[in-house]
Amino acid sequence: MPDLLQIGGITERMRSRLSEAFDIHQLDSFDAESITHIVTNGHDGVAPDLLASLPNLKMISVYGVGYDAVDAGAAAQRGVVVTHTPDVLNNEVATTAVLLMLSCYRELLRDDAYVRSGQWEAEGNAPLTRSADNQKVGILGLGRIGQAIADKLKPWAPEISYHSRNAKDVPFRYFDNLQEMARHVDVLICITPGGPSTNKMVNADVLNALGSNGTLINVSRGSVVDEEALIEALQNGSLGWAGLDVFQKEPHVPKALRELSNVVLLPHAGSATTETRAAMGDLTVDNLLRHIHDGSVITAVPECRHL
Ligand code: A2R
Repeated sequence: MPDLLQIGGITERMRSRLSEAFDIHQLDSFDAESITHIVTNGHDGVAPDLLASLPNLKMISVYGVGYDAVDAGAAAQRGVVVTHTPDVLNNEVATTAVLLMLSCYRELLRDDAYVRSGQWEAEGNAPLTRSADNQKVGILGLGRIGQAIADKLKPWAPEISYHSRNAKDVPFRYFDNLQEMARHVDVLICITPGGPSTNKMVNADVLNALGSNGTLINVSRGSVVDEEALIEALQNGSLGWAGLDVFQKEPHVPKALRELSNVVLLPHAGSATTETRAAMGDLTVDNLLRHIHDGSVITAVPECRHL
């Protein structure tokens, strides 16, 4: 059986399917010469020196859609195909984005605490919140998940704009400048890939443009937002609210961010439901099984589609 290196956690269902076709090795004991396949995830990826040390590697299967923790360009140059799990998580991540937006607008956490602490009974009704209806929503990255977010927001009748590298054939306003879009909208939802091209794209200027009544939602990668600038903007009120599922150094979340009352924080749970993780796990394994069966894969990342 071919030798598979496991990096990061996999589910029992993935392990049971993989162990029928591969000898599974862990990072603390493997023979570099023998490894032909890797299973990893979007967070752990594959370190560049590890990638370079595996002479017979043929394929890397990433359990997740974001693959910025794998140098897919370097892999492709060596003829190593990288796969990921697009589409099967679109709806789940879109639900997470909408949940974060609604939680910020309707102060879900503040009001939950208000009831639990007995304040409602002692002090009367909680302060009013903001309606999430009819808002101007800017989507940074109108790809598969960005479009699913736009679809999922329909009942709230938003006016949608977007910024991406290229304009698309969609009925939404395109901004070729992110700061200009941030000035125009009430909510900015980030759903681009991570990596160098989007690093700290949401900087202090973009946050200031979003403004004191603005809300930032990040379900992409922590690297897309300048976290220091974000904390400062939330502290001094130049940005109103933030709903964050991703952070710069996960699972570390800065204390300053955890202490703010105008944020909603999630532990990178965008796709983390039983159903969606099962679908992602199946696709991760299906790619590996297909590769040992006939050398092809189902969902190669763009950099490796020519292989
Ligand atoms: O290439 P375009 O014009 O379609 O734009 C893509 C956009 N994007 C960027 N926008 C502005 N500046 C950039 N440097 C830049 N790089 C990429 O992000 C596209 O509209 C969107 C990505 O869409 P998809 O490739 O369909 O990705 P998907 O499945 O929506 O997932 C997005 C990310 C993952 O990479 C994970 O990091 C996260 O969501 O879970």
